[in-house]
Amino acid sequence: MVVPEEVRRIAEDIQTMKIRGAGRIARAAARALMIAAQEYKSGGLDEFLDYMEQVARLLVSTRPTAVSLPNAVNYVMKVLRENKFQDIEEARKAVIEAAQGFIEYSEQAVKRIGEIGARLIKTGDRILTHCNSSAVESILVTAWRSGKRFHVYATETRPRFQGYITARNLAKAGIPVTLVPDSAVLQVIEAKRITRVIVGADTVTANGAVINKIGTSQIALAARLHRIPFIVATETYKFSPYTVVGQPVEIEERPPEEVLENPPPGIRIRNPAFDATPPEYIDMIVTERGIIPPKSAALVLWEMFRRSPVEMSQLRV
Ligand code: RUB
Repeated sequence: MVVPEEVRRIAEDIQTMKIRGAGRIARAAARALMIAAQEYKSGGLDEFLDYMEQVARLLVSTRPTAVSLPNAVNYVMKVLRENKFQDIEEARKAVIEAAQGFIEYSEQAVKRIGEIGARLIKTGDRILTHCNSSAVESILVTAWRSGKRFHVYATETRPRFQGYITARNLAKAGIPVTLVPDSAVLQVIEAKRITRVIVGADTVTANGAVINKIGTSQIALAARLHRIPFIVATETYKFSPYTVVGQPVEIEERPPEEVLENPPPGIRIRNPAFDATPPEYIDMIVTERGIIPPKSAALVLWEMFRRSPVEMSQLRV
Protein backbone atom coordinates (compact mmCIF):
# COMPACT_ATOMS: atom_id res chain seq x y z
CA MET A 1 0.00 0.00 0.00
CA VAL A 2 1.41 3.32 -1.02
CA VAL A 3 1.38 6.15 1.49
CA PRO A 4 0.75 9.46 -0.34
CA GLU A 5 3.73 11.75 -0.82
CA GLU A 6 2.16 14.58 1.17
CA VAL A 7 1.50 12.30 4.14
CA ARG A 8 5.11 11.05 4.05
CA ARG A 9 6.29 14.65 3.96
CA ILE A 10 4.23 15.60 7.03
CA ALA A 11 5.69 12.60 8.89
CA GLU A 12 9.19 13.66 7.86
CA ASP A 13 8.55 17.28 8.84
CA ILE A 14 7.46 16.15 12.32
CA GLN A 15 10.57 13.98 12.65
CA THR A 16 12.95 16.70 11.51
CA MET A 17 11.08 19.32 13.60
CA LYS A 18 9.99 21.47 10.66
CA ILE A 19 6.63 20.93 12.29
CA ARG A 20 7.19 21.11 16.04
CA GLY A 21 5.47 21.89 19.33
CA ALA A 22 3.03 19.34 20.74
CA GLY A 23 -0.15 21.10 19.59
CA ARG A 24 1.05 21.66 16.05
CA ILE A 25 2.33 18.09 15.80
CA ALA A 26 -1.11 16.80 16.85
CA ARG A 27 -2.95 18.95 14.31
CA ALA A 28 -0.49 17.99 11.54
CA ALA A 29 -1.03 14.28 12.31
CA ALA A 30 -4.83 14.71 12.15
CA ARG A 31 -4.43 16.53 8.83
CA ALA A 32 -2.16 13.76 7.51
CA LEU A 33 -4.80 11.13 8.33
CA MET A 34 -7.38 13.27 6.54
CA ILE A 35 -5.18 13.56 3.44
CA ALA A 36 -4.45 9.82 3.55
CA ALA A 37 -8.18 9.08 3.54
CA GLN A 38 -8.87 11.57 0.77
CA GLU A 39 -6.08 10.24 -1.43
CA TYR A 40 -6.90 6.54 -1.08
CA LYS A 41 -7.91 5.12 -4.43
CA SER A 42 -7.52 1.39 -4.95
CA GLY A 43 -8.82 -1.61 -3.00
CA GLY A 44 -11.78 -2.50 -0.81
CA LEU A 45 -12.90 -1.46 2.66
CA ASP A 46 -10.65 -3.92 4.51
CA GLU A 47 -7.61 -2.74 2.58
CA PHE A 48 -8.57 0.86 3.36
CA LEU A 49 -8.72 0.08 7.08
CA ASP A 50 -5.30 -1.66 6.96
CA TYR A 51 -3.85 1.24 5.02
CA MET A 52 -5.15 3.79 7.54
CA GLU A 53 -3.64 1.75 10.40
CA GLN A 54 -0.33 1.79 8.51
CA VAL A 55 -0.49 5.58 8.15
CA ALA A 56 -1.40 5.89 11.85
CA ARG A 57 1.66 3.83 12.82
CA LEU A 58 3.92 5.88 10.56
CA LEU A 59 2.74 9.14 12.16
CA VAL A 60 3.00 7.90 15.74
CA SER A 61 6.55 6.63 15.12
CA THR A 62 7.90 10.08 14.20
CA ARG A 63 8.54 11.46 17.72
CA PRO A 64 8.09 9.60 20.99
CA THR A 65 7.47 12.11 23.78
CA ALA A 66 4.47 14.35 23.11
CA VAL A 67 1.35 12.29 23.85
CA SER A 68 -0.66 14.78 21.82
CA LEU A 69 0.52 12.79 18.78
CA PRO A 70 -0.93 9.35 19.67
CA ASN A 71 -3.92 11.05 21.30
CA ALA A 72 -4.73 12.92 18.07
CA VAL A 73 -4.14 9.83 15.91
CA ASN A 74 -6.27 7.65 18.18
CA TYR A 75 -9.02 10.27 18.28
CA VAL A 76 -9.31 10.09 14.50
CA MET A 77 -8.73 6.33 14.17
CA LYS A 78 -11.34 5.57 16.85
CA VAL A 79 -14.12 6.24 14.34
CA LEU A 80 -12.70 3.55 12.06
CA ARG A 81 -11.96 1.10 14.85
CA GLU A 82 -15.30 1.36 16.62
CA ASN A 83 -17.80 1.61 13.75
CA LYS A 84 -18.98 -0.64 10.93
CA PHE A 85 -19.06 0.92 7.47
CA GLN A 86 -20.96 -0.01 4.30
CA ASP A 87 -18.25 1.14 1.94
CA ILE A 88 -15.03 3.14 1.63
CA GLU A 89 -16.85 6.41 0.99
CA GLU A 90 -18.62 6.19 4.34
CA ALA A 91 -15.38 5.35 6.15
CA ARG A 92 -13.46 8.06 4.33
CA LYS A 93 -16.07 10.66 5.29
CA ALA A 94 -15.90 9.57 8.95
CA VAL A 95 -12.10 10.03 9.01
CA ILE A 96 -12.30 13.45 7.40
CA GLU A 97 -14.96 14.62 9.86
CA ALA A 98 -13.06 13.31 12.88
CA ALA A 99 -9.80 14.93 11.72
CA GLN A 100 -11.49 18.26 11.06
CA GLY A 101 -13.23 17.99 14.43
CA PHE A 102 -9.90 17.45 16.19
CA ILE A 103 -8.18 20.33 14.42
CA GLU A 104 -11.04 22.69 15.20
CA TYR A 105 -11.12 21.59 18.85
CA SER A 106 -7.37 22.04 19.13
CA GLU A 107 -7.38 25.56 17.66
CA GLN A 108 -10.28 26.60 19.88
CA ALA A 109 -8.52 25.09 22.92
CA VAL A 110 -5.39 27.19 22.36
CA LYS A 111 -7.58 30.28 22.06
CA ARG A 112 -9.53 29.40 25.22
CA ILE A 113 -6.30 28.77 27.16
CA GLY A 114 -5.28 32.27 26.10
CA GLU A 115 -8.47 33.75 27.56
CA ILE A 116 -8.33 31.76 30.79
CA GLY A 117 -4.59 32.18 31.32
CA ALA A 118 -4.60 35.91 30.53
CA ARG A 119 -6.57 36.48 33.74
CA LEU A 120 -3.52 35.35 35.70
CA ILE A 121 -1.30 38.07 34.22
CA LYS A 122 -1.02 41.45 35.88
CA THR A 123 0.34 44.74 34.66
CA GLY A 124 3.90 45.04 35.93
CA ASP A 125 4.57 41.28 35.67
CA ARG A 126 7.98 40.05 34.62
CA ILE A 127 7.35 36.67 33.07
CA LEU A 128 9.87 33.98 32.23
CA THR A 129 9.13 31.38 29.55
CA HIS A 130 11.09 28.52 28.02
CA CYS A 131 11.11 27.03 24.52
CA ASN A 132 8.23 27.89 22.21
CA SER A 133 4.68 27.04 23.17
CA SER A 134 1.65 28.21 21.24
CA ALA A 135 -0.46 27.84 24.40
CA VAL A 136 1.89 30.17 26.30
CA GLU A 137 2.00 32.62 23.40
CA SER A 138 -1.79 32.61 23.32
CA ILE A 139 -1.90 33.63 27.00
CA LEU A 140 0.70 36.37 26.61
CA VAL A 141 -0.77 37.85 23.43
CA THR A 142 -4.34 37.76 24.83
CA ALA A 143 -3.22 39.48 28.03
CA TRP A 144 -1.30 42.12 26.08
CA ARG A 145 -4.25 42.82 23.76
CA SER A 146 -6.51 43.23 26.78
CA GLY A 147 -4.31 46.16 27.83
CA LYS A 148 -2.09 44.52 30.46
CA ARG A 149 1.52 45.65 30.33
CA PHE A 150 4.38 43.32 31.25
CA HIS A 151 7.84 42.15 30.16
CA VAL A 152 8.74 38.66 28.97
CA TYR A 153 12.12 36.95 29.37
CA ALA A 154 12.51 34.10 26.86
CA THR A 155 15.27 31.50 27.16
CA GLU A 156 17.22 30.64 24.04
CA THR A 157 16.42 26.94 24.51
CA ARG A 158 19.48 25.17 23.30
CA PRO A 159 20.28 23.21 21.25
CA ARG A 160 17.46 24.01 18.79
CA PHE A 161 16.86 27.61 19.90
CA GLN A 162 13.06 27.55 19.90
CA GLY A 163 13.23 30.55 22.25
CA TYR A 164 14.06 32.68 19.22
CA ILE A 165 10.68 31.79 17.74
CA THR A 166 8.98 32.87 20.97
CA ALA A 167 10.93 36.12 21.14
CA ARG A 168 10.21 36.90 17.49
CA ASN A 169 6.49 36.18 17.81
CA LEU A 170 6.11 38.22 20.99
CA ALA A 171 8.05 41.14 19.55
CA LYS A 172 5.80 41.02 16.48
CA ALA A 173 2.80 41.32 18.81
CA GLY A 174 4.42 44.39 20.39
CA ILE A 175 5.28 42.69 23.69
CA PRO A 176 8.62 43.77 25.27
CA VAL A 177 10.80 40.67 25.26
CA THR A 178 14.36 39.89 26.32
CA LEU A 179 16.18 36.79 25.11
CA VAL A 180 18.45 35.15 27.70
CA PRO A 181 20.81 32.14 27.65
CA ASP A 182 19.37 29.05 29.35
CA SER A 183 22.18 29.13 31.88
CA ALA A 184 21.15 32.66 32.98
CA VAL A 185 17.77 31.61 34.35
CA LEU A 186 18.54 31.78 38.08
CA GLN A 187 20.41 35.06 37.71
CA VAL A 188 17.54 36.55 35.69
CA ILE A 189 14.93 35.37 38.21
CA GLU A 190 16.90 37.11 40.98
CA ALA A 191 18.12 40.23 39.22
CA LYS A 192 14.96 40.92 37.23
CA ARG A 193 12.66 39.89 40.06
CA ILE A 194 10.61 37.59 37.83
CA THR A 195 7.01 37.39 39.05
CA ARG A 196 5.87 34.20 37.30
CA VAL A 197 7.05 31.43 35.01
CA ILE A 198 4.80 30.06 32.27
CA VAL A 199 5.70 27.08 30.12
CA GLY A 200 3.91 24.67 27.79
CA ALA A 201 3.71 20.89 27.93
CA ASP A 202 4.30 17.91 25.69
CA THR A 203 2.77 15.42 28.08
CA VAL A 204 1.03 15.63 31.45
CA THR A 205 1.10 12.38 33.44
CA ALA A 206 -1.74 11.05 35.57
CA ASN A 207 0.05 12.18 38.75
CA GLY A 208 0.44 15.73 37.43
CA ALA A 209 4.08 15.70 36.33
CA VAL A 210 4.74 17.77 33.23
CA ILE A 211 7.05 16.65 30.44
CA ASN A 212 8.31 19.66 28.49
CA LYS A 213 11.42 20.92 26.72
CA ILE A 214 14.74 20.00 28.32
CA GLY A 215 15.60 22.55 30.99
CA THR A 216 12.03 23.09 32.16
CA SER A 217 12.58 21.19 35.43
CA GLN A 218 15.64 23.32 36.31
CA ILE A 219 13.55 26.43 35.81
CA ALA A 220 10.85 24.96 38.05
CA LEU A 221 13.46 24.40 40.77
CA ALA A 222 14.71 27.95 40.39
CA ALA A 223 11.13 29.25 40.60
CA ARG A 224 10.49 27.23 43.74
CA LEU A 225 13.67 28.56 45.33
CA HIS A 226 12.28 32.07 44.95
CA ARG A 227 8.62 31.17 45.62
CA ILE A 228 7.52 32.28 42.17
CA PRO A 229 4.36 30.74 40.68
CA PHE A 230 5.19 28.08 38.10
CA ILE A 231 2.35 27.81 35.60
CA VAL A 232 1.85 25.27 32.82
CA ALA A 233 -0.39 25.97 29.81
CA THR A 234 -1.66 22.94 27.93
CA GLU A 235 -4.56 21.50 26.00
CA THR A 236 -6.11 18.42 27.63
CA TYR A 237 -5.12 16.13 24.75
CA LYS A 238 -1.60 16.36 26.15
CA PHE A 239 -2.72 14.39 29.22
CA SER A 240 -1.44 10.84 28.89
CA PRO A 241 -3.83 7.91 29.41
CA TYR A 242 -0.81 5.57 29.26
CA THR A 243 0.54 6.93 32.52
CA VAL A 244 -2.44 5.99 34.72
CA VAL A 245 -0.82 2.69 35.62
CA GLY A 246 2.61 4.25 35.87
CA GLN A 247 3.91 3.62 32.35
CA PRO A 248 6.94 5.93 31.99
CA VAL A 249 7.04 8.63 29.33
CA GLU A 250 9.78 8.06 26.78
CA ILE A 251 12.16 10.99 26.64
CA GLU A 252 13.29 11.62 23.09
CA GLU A 253 17.04 11.46 22.56
CA ARG A 254 17.92 13.58 19.55
CA PRO A 255 21.05 13.43 17.34
CA PRO A 256 24.30 14.56 19.04
CA GLU A 257 25.06 16.81 16.05
CA GLU A 258 22.36 19.17 17.32
CA VAL A 259 24.64 19.87 20.31
CA LEU A 260 28.01 19.83 18.57
CA GLU A 261 28.64 19.19 14.89
CA ASN A 262 32.18 17.80 15.14
CA PRO A 263 33.02 16.80 18.71
CA PRO A 264 36.74 16.37 19.46
CA PRO A 265 37.81 12.70 19.77
CA GLY A 266 36.97 11.01 23.07
CA ILE A 267 33.94 13.16 23.83
CA ARG A 268 30.48 11.63 23.97
CA ILE A 269 27.40 13.77 23.62
CA ARG A 270 23.91 13.24 25.02
CA ASN A 271 20.97 15.21 23.73
CA PRO A 272 17.77 14.48 25.65
CA ALA A 273 15.03 16.73 24.28
CA PHE A 274 12.64 16.77 27.25
CA ASP A 275 12.53 16.44 31.01
CA ALA A 276 9.94 15.84 33.70
CA THR A 277 8.90 18.45 36.26
CA PRO A 278 7.31 16.82 39.30
CA PRO A 279 3.83 18.00 40.39
CA GLU A 280 5.23 19.45 43.64
CA TYR A 281 6.91 22.21 41.63
CA ILE A 282 3.85 23.12 39.58
CA ASP A 283 1.37 25.62 40.99
CA MET A 284 -1.33 25.26 38.37
CA ILE A 285 -2.13 23.90 34.93
CA VAL A 286 -4.15 26.13 32.62
CA THR A 287 -6.26 24.01 30.26
CA GLU A 288 -9.12 24.85 27.91
CA ARG A 289 -11.43 23.30 30.53
CA GLY A 290 -10.20 25.58 33.29
CA ILE A 291 -7.32 25.88 35.72
CA ILE A 292 -6.48 22.75 37.67
CA PRO A 293 -3.92 21.83 40.31
CA PRO A 294 -1.51 19.15 38.97
CA LYS A 295 -3.01 16.60 41.36
CA SER A 296 -6.28 16.76 39.38
CA ALA A 297 -4.67 15.41 36.20
CA ALA A 298 -6.17 11.95 36.77
CA LEU A 299 -9.65 13.50 36.99
CA VAL A 300 -9.15 15.21 33.63
CA LEU A 301 -8.08 11.88 32.13
CA TRP A 302 -11.16 10.19 33.53
CA GLU A 303 -13.39 12.91 32.11
CA MET A 304 -11.73 12.58 28.70
CA PHE A 305 -11.60 8.83 28.31
CA ARG A 306 -14.24 7.47 30.75
CA ARG A 307 -12.41 4.18 31.02
CA SER A 308 -10.89 2.21 33.86
CA PRO A 309 -7.19 2.86 34.53
CA VAL A 310 -6.20 -0.48 32.99
CA GLU A 311 -8.31 0.09 29.89
CA MET A 312 -6.87 3.59 29.55
CA SER A 313 -3.30 2.34 29.78
CA GLN A 314 -4.05 -0.24 27.09
CA LEU A 315 -5.36 2.24 24.54
CA ARG A 316 -3.56 1.78 21.26
CA VAL A 317 -0.47 3.86 20.70
C1 RUB B 1 8.36 22.00 22.12
C2 RUB B 1 7.99 22.15 23.56
C3 RUB B 1 6.80 23.01 23.85
C4 RUB B 1 5.57 22.10 23.96
C5 RUB B 1 4.28 22.90 24.00
O1 RUB B 1 9.38 21.04 21.90
O2 RUB B 1 8.58 21.59 24.43
O3 RUB B 1 6.95 23.67 25.07
O4 RUB B 1 5.50 21.23 22.84
O5 RUB B 1 4.09 23.60 22.81
P1 RUB B 1 9.87 20.77 20.40
P2 RUB B 1 2.61 23.97 22.29
O6 RUB B 1 10.30 22.06 19.82
O7 RUB B 1 10.99 19.79 20.56
O8 RUB B 1 8.70 20.14 19.64
O9 RUB B 1 1.96 24.77 23.39
O10 RUB B 1 2.83 24.76 21.05
O11 RUB B 1 1.90 22.68 22.03
